[in-house]
Amino acid sequence: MKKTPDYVKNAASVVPSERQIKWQQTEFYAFVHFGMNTFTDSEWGSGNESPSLFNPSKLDCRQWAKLFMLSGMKAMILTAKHHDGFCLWPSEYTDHSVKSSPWRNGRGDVVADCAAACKEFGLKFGIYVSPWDRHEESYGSGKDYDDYFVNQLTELCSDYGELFCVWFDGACGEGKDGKKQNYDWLRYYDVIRSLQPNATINICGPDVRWCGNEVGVCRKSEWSVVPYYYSDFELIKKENQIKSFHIPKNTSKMALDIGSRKRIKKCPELIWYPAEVDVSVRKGWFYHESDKYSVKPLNKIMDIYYNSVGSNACLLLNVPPNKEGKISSEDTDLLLSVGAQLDIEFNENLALGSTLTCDRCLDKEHDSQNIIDNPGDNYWHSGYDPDGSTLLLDLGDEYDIDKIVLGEHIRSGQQIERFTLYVKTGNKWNKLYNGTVIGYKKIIRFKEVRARYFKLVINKSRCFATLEKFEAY
Ligand code: FUL
Repeated sequence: MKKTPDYVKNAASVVPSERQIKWQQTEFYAFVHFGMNTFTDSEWGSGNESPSLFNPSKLDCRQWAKLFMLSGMKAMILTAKHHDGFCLWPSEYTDHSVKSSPWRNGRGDVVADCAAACKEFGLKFGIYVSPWDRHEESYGSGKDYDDYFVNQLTELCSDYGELFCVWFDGACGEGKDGKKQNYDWLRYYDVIRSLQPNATINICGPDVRWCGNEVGVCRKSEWSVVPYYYSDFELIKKENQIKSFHIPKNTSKMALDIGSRKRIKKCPELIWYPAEVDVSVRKGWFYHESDKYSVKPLNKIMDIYYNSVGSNACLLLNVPPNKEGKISSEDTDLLLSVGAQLDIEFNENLALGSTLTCDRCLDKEHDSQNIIDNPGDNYWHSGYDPDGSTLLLDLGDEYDIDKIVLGEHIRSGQQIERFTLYVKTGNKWNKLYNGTVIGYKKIIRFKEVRARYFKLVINKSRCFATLEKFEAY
C-alpha cells in the first residue's frame, strides 16, 4: 500500500461539484462581445454614450448560434452589460438600454434573441454582466448600487431560461465622479445560486478560474485542485475568511505553478477550481473595422484549442459581431474551418473496439477494458498502489496515429501527477510523451506513427489513479 502524506491525501479528496463537471464537459464555447462599444469603435465605453447610437440593423443571433454550432462549440456567453452600463435587454431598472435605442423601435431584446437562437441550435447559453458600471448614478454608493445590480442579475437569471454560466470579470474602476464600488459578491452569488443553481460563476466567482492571460495559453500543468487563495482575493479579504490562514507572499494568479505538491503543501484549504482560457479571434474583444486583418489563422486557433481543451481547461473563444449585428465573413470563414478541422482531427477514435489491458485494478468493475467497451459509464481504477501502473492498448492492427486522448474520472478527484506514453515500433518501446496533469482531458499530440501498441505508465499519483478516456486518432 502506498504511503501518502496527509496533505496529498487532502488534495486527492477534493472533487468537483456537479455544475463544475457540466461546465468542464462544455469544453469549447463562444464569447460574444457586442454592445455600445461595437458602435463607438471602443473597448471600454465611458457610460456617456447615447442609446441612439445602438442600431444593429440586421441583427441575426441565429447566424451566430448556427456558426458556433458548426465550429464545434457547445455554448455561447453574451455580454449582456459591459462596463459602459448599456443593457442589451430592456431592464426595468434603467433607461440606458435597448429600449431607448432606435433598434426595433425600442422593442428589441438581444439577450432574448440569443437565448432563443442557442436553444434552436442546441447550445447552452450564458451571460457576461459587468458589475463595473460607468453609467449608473448609484455606482459607488454601496447598497444602492448593489440593489440595482442584484435587480438586473435577477432579471437576467429569471427571464431567459437556463443559464450554464454567469461570467464576472474583475474590473472594478471608477464610476461617475470618480466613485468606486465595493461589490457585495456574496449577495450576487446568492441570487445566481437560487435562480440558476446549475450555472457556474466564472472568473470573479467560486467555480471557474481565469487561466491568467488573454492570449490563449495554459500552464504546462493546469491543476484543478489549487490553494483557496487562487480564488477571488478581493472577496476573501472582504469577508475576512482567511483569519487563520497564511497567504504566501507573491501569490499571483499568473504564477506558472499553482497546484504542484510544492504549492499545496503548506495550504490546509484546497478547492476544485479549474481553468478557463479566454481569448479573442481578433485583436480586440469588440468589433473594430481596423481589426479585420488581425483575425488569427486556423493553425493558431488549433494550437490554442489543444493547449486549452487538450490541457485540462475550457476554451472561451471570443467572436465579435459587427455593427450590422452579424459575424463578418473573415470570422465566419475561420470558424467554419475550425469546425471542419476538428471533424478531421477527431474523425474516428481508433481505440474503439480495441483491447486495453492493465497490470492492476481495484476490482473487475474497474477493469480498463470497460472504458473501451462502454465509454462514458465506466472508469479504470488502479487500486491503492498506483505508482508504476501500466495500461497497454492493442489496436488489433497497425494504424497511423498522431493523437492519444486521456481523461481522468474527475468525480474521483484529480489523482495523476506524472505519466509516460510509449509506442511500440518493431520490438522496442519508444517514449512519445512525458506529462504531469491529465485531469478531465489531455490530448497528446505527436508526429504521426504507424503502430498497433501503445503503453501508458502512471509514474506518480496522489492516492490512486483513474481513467475514463483512452482514445486514439
Ligand atoms: C476584461 C474586460 O475589461 C474586457 O473589456 C473584456 O470584457 C474581458 C473579457 O474582460 O476584464
